[in-house]
Amino acid sequence: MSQNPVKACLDRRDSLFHEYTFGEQERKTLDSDGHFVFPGLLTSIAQENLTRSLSYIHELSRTSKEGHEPNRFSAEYDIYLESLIAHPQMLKLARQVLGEDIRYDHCVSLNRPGGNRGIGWHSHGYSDDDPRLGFVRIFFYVNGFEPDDGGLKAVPGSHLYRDTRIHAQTDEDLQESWLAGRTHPETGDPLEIQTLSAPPGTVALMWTHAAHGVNPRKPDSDTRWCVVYAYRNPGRPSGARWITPEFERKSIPGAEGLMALY
Ligand SMILES: O=C(O)CCC(=O)C(=O)O
Ligand SMILES: [Fe+2]
Repeated sequence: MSQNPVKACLDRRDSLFHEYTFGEQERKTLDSDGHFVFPGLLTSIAQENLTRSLSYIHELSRTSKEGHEPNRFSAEYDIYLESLIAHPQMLKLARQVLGEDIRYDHCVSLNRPGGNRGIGWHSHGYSDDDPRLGFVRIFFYVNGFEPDDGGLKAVPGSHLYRDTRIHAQTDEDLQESWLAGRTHPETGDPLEIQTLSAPPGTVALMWTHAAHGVNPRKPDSDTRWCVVYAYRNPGRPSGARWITPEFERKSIPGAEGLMALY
């Protein structure tokens, strides 16, 4: 096979994910649970690049820019994070989940230093009355996490309620309120909290309506480096669409047609 060695080298350098399977079975799990975890999916070069970019965003965030915060508009502040919006492997994964017609919605860094308090239980919304329009978060847990150390947790099946108003401070609060008496609409089993763990390089998919929260980061732990890219099927307004008009107009190779609201 005659392959251009320079191109082969660039392809290797730019590789984002290791090989993975997202077939019918994996799809079923995502649709039934509301989330799907790929342990260690990010390549080591992607982990290096992401750590550098997210450290930079973290430094920038010390001088907060009201209304255009580096953590909330992360791809607008860093060229590598920008380049991932339309990375071929990213778009392939987003389309495996959502189908062909997709839009980019946001890129938010979720760095959590030692002592970070995590975040209470919540859900997000999009097209709440029409499940044909999907909205997926693709989390990159660059250096991973332990369940009790900045760990993501979720409630399998909760997304099927498409309830945007789930709120609770603690696991016990959630169990005594929103979870009480609720069952999985497909299996009839009582809904339960699931704590996740993630080795370095883990990627997690999550449907936007899933109930989820994050445990505090231990005081002596290093910073949990994390960024989320969100994509959706167009057709409805989107509340979390954090894109400035300038960025929407910017020419990003491969991102043509991804930036518009509808
Ligand atoms: O920090 C995390 O792991 C998750 C944050 C979160 O709830 C979100 O981005 O929707
Ligand atoms: Fe969230």
